[in-house]
Amino acid sequence: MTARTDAFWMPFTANRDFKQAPRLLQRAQGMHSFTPEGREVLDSTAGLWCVNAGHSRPRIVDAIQRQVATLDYAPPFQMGHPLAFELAERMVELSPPGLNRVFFTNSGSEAVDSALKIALAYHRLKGDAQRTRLLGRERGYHGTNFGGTSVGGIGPNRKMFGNALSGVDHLRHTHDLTRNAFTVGQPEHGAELADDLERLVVLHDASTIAAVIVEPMAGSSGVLLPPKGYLQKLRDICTRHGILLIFDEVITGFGRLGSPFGAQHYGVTPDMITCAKGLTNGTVPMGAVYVNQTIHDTFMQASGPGIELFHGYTYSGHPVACAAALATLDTYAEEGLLTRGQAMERAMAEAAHALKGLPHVIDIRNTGLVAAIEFAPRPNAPAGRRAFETFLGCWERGVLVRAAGENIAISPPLIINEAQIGQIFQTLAEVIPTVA
Ligand code: PXG
Repeated sequence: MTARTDAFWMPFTANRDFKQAPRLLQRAQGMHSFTPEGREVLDSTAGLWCVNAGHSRPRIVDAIQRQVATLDYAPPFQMGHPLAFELAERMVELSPPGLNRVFFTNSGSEAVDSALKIALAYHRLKGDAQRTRLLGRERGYHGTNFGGTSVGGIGPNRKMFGNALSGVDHLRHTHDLTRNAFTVGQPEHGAELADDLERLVVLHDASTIAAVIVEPMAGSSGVLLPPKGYLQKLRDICTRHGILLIFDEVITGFGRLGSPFGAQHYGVTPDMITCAKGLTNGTVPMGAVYVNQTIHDTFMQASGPGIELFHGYTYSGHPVACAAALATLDTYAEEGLLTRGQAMERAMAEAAHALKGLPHVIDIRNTGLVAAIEFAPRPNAPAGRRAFETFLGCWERGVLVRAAGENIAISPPLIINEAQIGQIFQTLAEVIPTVA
């Protein structure tokens, strides 16, 4: 480590510990990252769930380099450039029917806050100005801006930040190890948890509720799969009460589950989808909100003359991000990556569930190219220590895994092969017994 580490205040990081023993990556290629000393590390996390086509893909790199030399920037307010229009059209080819309008942001957090604002403005334009309540779910993660923090359901992400948005409530989460531990694929039990939305409707009255936002599969809080029938039930209740349903697909979008989006995977169509991460293969920051045509057309028809939505970002539809996204979508299409999770699911499932029986492992879950191993919390220790020490042990043995609370989450680039899957879980099998 040559540079001093003092000035950079690192995000979601134990800065004081990290700076005692920094873990650095200097370059990356395909399935691997490399430390400054040249040590090879297998990336079982696709960066942070974003590098779905693997690292430093030449086609994407070329597109970015060419674009920045051609049109480095163009203002997106009252001006346009061709790539943003082209990208939105291409994105619509991948989304469920009806979700055919795209609003660009620079991150998942901004996509979430944009979707929540669109929901509020939509109801207001329809004459439903009292529909201002936003509902999330316990253990949900929707980024770290004020809207996403408010509808999010992970305690430590919320508790330091005051009331954030008022008028927010949360559904119960769906994680139930008493009934669903060690399920291969989607859990059988828990569809009735969607009825919790009916409880909130009784409590607040539907006429005050603008939208419900959920991750089809909760990622950050530890890979929580929706019980069979749960999302359909949520959809039905939302439809019955005129509540918009937003799927936050920042993680599940772009092939993670074995379908382009979780919406198609689970056969449930929301009113909006937020996405980011895999949209540009993690190369250039970009997020987006897919909006159904009814919502979009309400803005076009019911707003006054001029600007229909007073919202946007300096970098909405940035040309370099658009070029990166277009090349990413080409790569996904050419290599069949958005559905490869189906073909690879069995290999992941078998390798993951083979860890059953290791010390302190209380659950293993999987779907598509995702798996999680959950540990019993270590008594009298800070939360998540076993997962964190497993992460450190794997890092020392050349595999990057992700600790999420009491869980290890595995979410590799979608180009992974069976031998690499074997390496990840073999490494975990060696490390987990060393963690007290
Ligand atoms: N929604 C969801 C569902 C996410 O997973 C965001 C919104 C926010 O995206 P941005 O681009 O603003 O970070 C996310 C981000 C992890 C991990 O290890 C997950 C995320 C970010 C960092 C780490 O699980 N998800």
